[in-house]
Amino acid sequence: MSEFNASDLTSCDREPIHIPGAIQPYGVMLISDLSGTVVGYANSEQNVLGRAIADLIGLDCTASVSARAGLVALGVVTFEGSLFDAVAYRSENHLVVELTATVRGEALDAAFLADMETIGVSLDQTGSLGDLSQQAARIFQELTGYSRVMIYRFTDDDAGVVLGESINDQSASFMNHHFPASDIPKQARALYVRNKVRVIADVHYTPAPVVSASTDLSSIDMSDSTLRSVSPVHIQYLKNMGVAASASMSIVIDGILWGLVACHHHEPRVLSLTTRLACQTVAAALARQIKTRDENELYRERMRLRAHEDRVIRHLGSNDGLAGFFESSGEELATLMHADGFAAAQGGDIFCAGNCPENLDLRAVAEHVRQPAAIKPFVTSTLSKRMPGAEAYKDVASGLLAVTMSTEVPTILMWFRAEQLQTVKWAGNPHKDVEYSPDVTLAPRVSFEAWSESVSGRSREWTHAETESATRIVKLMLEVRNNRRMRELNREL
Ligand code: BLA
Repeated sequence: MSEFNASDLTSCDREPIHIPGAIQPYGVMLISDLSGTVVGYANSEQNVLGRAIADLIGLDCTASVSARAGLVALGVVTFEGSLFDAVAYRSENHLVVELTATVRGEALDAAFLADMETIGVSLDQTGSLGDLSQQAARIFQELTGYSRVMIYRFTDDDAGVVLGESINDQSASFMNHHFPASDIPKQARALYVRNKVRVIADVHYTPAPVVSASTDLSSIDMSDSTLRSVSPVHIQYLKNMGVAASASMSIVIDGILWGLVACHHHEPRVLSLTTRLACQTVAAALARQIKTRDENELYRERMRLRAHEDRVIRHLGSNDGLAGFFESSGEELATLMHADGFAAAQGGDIFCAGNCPENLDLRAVAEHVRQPAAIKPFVTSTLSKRMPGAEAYKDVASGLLAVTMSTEVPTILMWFRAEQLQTVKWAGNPHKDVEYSPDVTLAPRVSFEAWSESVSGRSREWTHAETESATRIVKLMLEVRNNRRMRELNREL
């Protein structure tokens, strides 16, 4: 096992990663008071305490930085005889200037802006979310030059899955792999909403501590920092993966962290300020594209469900009775809802299409939901947690969407979804081919196992559109039935 023990793992969410008291040494940090006098620094060869920041970098930024929230780009400055890109931000009662190496020939010029335009258009032209993710992975690979670039989406419970990937070396693929929420702890996710680009330039770095006459500065808030020293737990994780450098960009939609662009490289690699800003801009464009796609998808999903419902219900009109209807349309009712199985129970009769629990268990489920599902759809993605005994068939029925049609003898319609873990296993255990050291606790293989634990007995969630659809199907069925009753009544008269 590594130098971390089990108690470190459970305290992941509590590690105060925003106050490491040190930076990564691919840049210099200067900390001044609000008047511009340096009171602390990190990774500077000269002792610069007491100097005026304006003298050190040839630029007085106190006014502009104090007045603004977040990062201010100061442009190119000279510090101790070398050229640097400078950014600055305010951290409580201090101003912080961060200097990183300028890359010659790189600038936010016209050609660059034109590139940005082309990138935007190429994202726009992709079809599905999958295509968009693939294309985005390729673009970020071009921008960063990192060897494995992934589009990572947070799923239910903050676990996540790789939706798109671009690799240009021998790195193993993580495409479609799932990872547990604990791989990116809560406070890190919160920080990444605020600070959208981070670079871990070399996992073997030695942290450069903040030097100051006052001990207060060892806990200066580095939430907005680029150079912030990284959590040792995460560094160990990257080493276990065989990664030498990591960069990630936040994909934020309406203030919520939707996912990350995760980039790995096989050797140390820094990103210039220009590249970091370009990445931030493209990540924002990607977020907008995802949002539009999500909205369109919801609309399309509603349309699809309605059209499909109408087709299915037409069978009911031409059929004699419910039994015949379920016989002819059961499969379609399952497909309609992206379910693995559909079942109906009416009195002693049971019908099933696709993958459902055994008849005896089906009866138990129907009985369990009969009353609540008469009031509103009974929806769960963790049936075994809601119903005693359901643990036994969680592989086929972790997800249940049920509605009761309240007639003299109630009819209970049930849609089932398999445990998500089974679904992933059917698609092939995604971590089968990834190399790992057997005695390592923080590695993708172990992560997959942790994710498996967390999704045990859990199916994919039912969408709002699907729940609505179940309600509508019952309503349509009742309408057809009432119309038929009326016709029969008229004939009798
Ligand atoms: C941070 N974990 C991260 C980050 C990523 C991941 C992308 C952001 C930092 C970076 O850019 O490297 C995880 N990286 C992944 C995942 C994939 C990937 C899932 O490429 C999949 C493709 N990590 C653990 C455990 C803990 C943990 C058990 O596995 C807790 C003890 C901690 N991860 C952890 C911490 C950070 C982190 C503390 C924040 C690092 C920082 O910003 O200082």
